[in-house]
Amino acid sequence: MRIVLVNVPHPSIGSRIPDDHLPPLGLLSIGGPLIDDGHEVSLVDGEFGPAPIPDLVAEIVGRAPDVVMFGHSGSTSGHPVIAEVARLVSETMRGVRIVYGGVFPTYHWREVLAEEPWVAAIVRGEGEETVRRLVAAFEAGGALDHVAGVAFRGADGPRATAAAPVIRDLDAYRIGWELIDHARYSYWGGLRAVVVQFSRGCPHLCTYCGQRGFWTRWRHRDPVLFAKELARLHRERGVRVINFADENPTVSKKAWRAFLEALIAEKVDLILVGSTRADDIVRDADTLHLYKQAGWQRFLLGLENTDEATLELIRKGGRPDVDREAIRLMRRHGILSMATWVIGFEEETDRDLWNGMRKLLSYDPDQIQLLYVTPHRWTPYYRLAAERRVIQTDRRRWDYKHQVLATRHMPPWRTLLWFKLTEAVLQGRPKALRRTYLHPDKGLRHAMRWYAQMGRRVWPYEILNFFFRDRLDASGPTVRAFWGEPQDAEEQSMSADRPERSVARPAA
Ligand code: B12
Ligand code: SF4
Repeated sequence: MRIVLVNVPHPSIGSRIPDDHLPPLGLLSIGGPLIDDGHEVSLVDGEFGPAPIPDLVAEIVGRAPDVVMFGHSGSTSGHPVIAEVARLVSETMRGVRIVYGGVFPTYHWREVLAEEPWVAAIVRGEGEETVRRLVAAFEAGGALDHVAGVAFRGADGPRATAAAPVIRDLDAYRIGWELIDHARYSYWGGLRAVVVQFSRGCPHLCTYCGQRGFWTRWRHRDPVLFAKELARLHRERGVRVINFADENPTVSKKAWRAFLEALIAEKVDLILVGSTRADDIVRDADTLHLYKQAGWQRFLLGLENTDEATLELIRKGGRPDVDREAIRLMRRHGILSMATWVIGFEEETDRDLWNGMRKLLSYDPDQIQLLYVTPHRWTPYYRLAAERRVIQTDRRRWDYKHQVLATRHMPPWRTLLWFKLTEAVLQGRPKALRRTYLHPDKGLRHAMRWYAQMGRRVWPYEILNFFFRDRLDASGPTVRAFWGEPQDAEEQSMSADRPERSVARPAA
């Protein structure tokens, strides 16, 4: 079959501010197995430009596909754009099959299928095997009832089949790198880059996390084969930066060490960046030199908050002393730390935000990334937020960079003020400026300057947007009325082949 994979342009700041674009790994991951099954597959990447919607639609239609597949790493906030493009494609090409996958449709399949008649099928959970079976069913002209892990419109309305099993051997499916021209994709300030996954999932239990349940259980690729793939991308495709999409790549000290050693043995000049947990860094104090030797330049640490009660509420399992120690250890080994910090909890007061900023300062991270609380329906945290008032009803703005929920003690402009003040103080303090402009390590100096340069563009953009563009609705609906009933019972998107983790078949 002729299949076109589509990455739609996302309006979020994360897409628009950097001049760099990363390859859409989710789409490439399903592209590889489809090519291996003999299908004619191509990718249309609307992030470049960004492509105006009519041009994007013309490009897709011009390729005369049998199936058009959508998915986006902005997921929830990318959904309205996908819905628009998919509708226009289906209006122009009657009979084309539209398939949709990724985190958001995995859980919102009922609403998508009910409200968007052009969507033929939704792939729920990880896509590699399910999409192959789905396309085979299309080819056979048969029903989809027997394809595990999909949702479609049955005679009685939207229905889902049994959850697909998790993929045990992640090396069994290859990424369709041939779908992209590597020269067009960059990160870290213009360096040729890819996104990859060593592992999927996370064994921790943070209540607000939408990713842990999506992958259902933690698994990793073969450390040596994975290192070889990165080395090949460097030697044959000139890739310099490897951005890890993993939620938590360091869960197994043994597997992680095996990967680092295998990559060091490849002797390739790569820059590695990604996220992990502070406790893993502290655990690996004796092997951090291997991280550095392998090329690790920055870890994003999800600190989320310094307030013990809030950490308890979100079941982060983090401890301020461990977070602080992780940052210290990373600095000692020449690895940058980026701390994420979440604002917008319901009971937050000026005093909390003042104390939080002071504590954050005492942690002394190299970089920070502030985010707003954004509840996803399939997380346990959603229940706690279900009766809060939604002040941002434009779903494209549910991207963590816009305040979407009212807080009890503060108007949104004051929350924004704290948000921006914290960024300015943390990034603009003399120590941070000295590291940014005078860091003795040339590579880290480049990285810090690149981030600071983006920050200088994002900072006023977000303030101007708040006052002149974004519309906030003081009398918006509750979260429950806006998105629907909690869905945490369906949080695990696949069946894990383990009795204690098996997922109930979702109601049709
Ligand atoms: C790398 C990344 C980015 C990169 C994107 C690079 C790129 N071009 O893709 C950057 C840094 C630019 C980015 C930006 C943003 N991101 Co981001 N990002 C990630 C991250 C870390 C990895 C994504 C990834 O590649 N995963 C690995 C692939 C293999 O998984 P996948 O995409 O889910 O695909 C699998 C399945 O979902 C399915 N599938 C996916 N699509 C499709 C389509 C079809 C047709 C089928 C059949 C199957 C299928 O099959 C795939 C293989 O199993 C995730 C968190 C995570 N660990 O996943 C957040 C994440 C996806 N990002 C998120 C967000 C919010 C954003 C931003 C909106 C943030 C912002 N305000 O700027 C922007 C959006 C802009 C954009 N262009 O994406 C959220 C989405 C939350 C949600 N549930 O709605 C996530 C989940 C982070 C989080 N913890 O919440 N992001
Ligand atoms: S540590 Fe990160 S990936 Fe793991 S559950 Fe918590 S937020 Fe999710």
